Amino acid sequence: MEKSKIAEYATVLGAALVLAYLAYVAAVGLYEIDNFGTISLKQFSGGEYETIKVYGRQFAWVFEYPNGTQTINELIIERGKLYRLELTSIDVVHAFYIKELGIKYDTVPGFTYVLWLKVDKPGTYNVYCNEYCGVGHYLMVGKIIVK
Ligand SMILES: [Cu+2]
Repeated sequence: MEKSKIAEYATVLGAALVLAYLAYVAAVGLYEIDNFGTISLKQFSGGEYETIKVYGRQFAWVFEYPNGTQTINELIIERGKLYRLELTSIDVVHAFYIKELGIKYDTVPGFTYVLWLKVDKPGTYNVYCNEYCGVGHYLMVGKIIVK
């Protein structure tokens, strides 16, 4: 085989190896960042949890506990416990945004998105609306109190 052919094959093979490596790194990274809030899918299989419904509306967050009790702009949860938040909107698109926990989910009328939430550090976490939803958008700040 002539020398230039060998160089050509080596280049193609080298590029293929680099691309395969990048694909592997991307696949591993994508597997790690699943859409499960602060915990990963692996940690959570089979665990007990409580379901909280979350409604975005102009201009407040409404939280509904399993017993049907609703609160406005305030959710109290226990630390270290697993919650399944079912997010939706009753009017326009909002976005459920908790900066400290790195969570940002849209709430869309007619759709329910599931957010798994487990917070280990007690405290008060602000819930902002991160999607302009009307004149009262700036008022749309709730809090999650972790006890
Ligand atoms: Cu909003």
